[in-house]
Amino acid sequence: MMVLHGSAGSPYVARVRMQGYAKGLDLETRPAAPGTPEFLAMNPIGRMPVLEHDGFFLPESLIICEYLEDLHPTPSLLGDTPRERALVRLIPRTLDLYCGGLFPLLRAGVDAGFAVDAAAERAGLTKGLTALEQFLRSDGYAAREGLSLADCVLVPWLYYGRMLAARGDALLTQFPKLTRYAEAMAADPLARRVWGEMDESFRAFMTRWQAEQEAARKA
Ligand SMILES: N[C@@H](CCC(=O)N[C@@H](CS)C(=O)NCC(=O)O)C(=O)O
Repeated sequence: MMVLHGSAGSPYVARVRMQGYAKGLDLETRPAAPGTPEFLAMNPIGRMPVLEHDGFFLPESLIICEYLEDLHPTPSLLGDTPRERALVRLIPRTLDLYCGGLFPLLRAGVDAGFAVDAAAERAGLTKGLTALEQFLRSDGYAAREGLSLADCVLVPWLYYGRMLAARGDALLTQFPKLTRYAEAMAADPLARRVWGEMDESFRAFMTRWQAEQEAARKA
């Protein structure tokens, strides 16, 4: 049995779910509370997702994705040649290492108590997106002709990227290949499914968070 501990709204959880759908895996997602002793016993870093597979607990989304590829090599979401596989891995790594500034920028828009150096985050994100733009394909999927792990990572990231755009921020429109890709994915059934699930989970999270903020203000 395979269980993915985490929330569907997390882009790190959503990438594994998207991979699971693409490969037809039997993967149950179970809501998790990262700060609890039970969760920390699975992952001392306290971040979701954690994959549970027959008593084996594995954290870190990209390691989970690679593990699932090793367990279920077909259909391959990594590609056939060394170059293809390198490019497929390069896009997730670029997003995780250099495009994380998206999240503090979004949070700053809704959380007045959140201190962030917005200019520095924006500069870092712009640099990361400039690299991503160079690595992205000009047509079809992100890194190869067919769907790959690069799409499973980029699509959930774009759920939040599109949120930034919806708030009137034009940053992403400076990148034509990324813009083209986002438009193409908006018509892709798998991407739409993942975005729909993320949306439901994110809205529920925001409702809870706003209620907690309100309660804290009244206390
Ligand atoms: N490098 C980790 C990052 C995971 C991560 O940052 N997860 C966030 C959710 S989006 C988390 O668990 N944060 C702690 C929390 O929600 O309490 C991975 O790829 O799995």
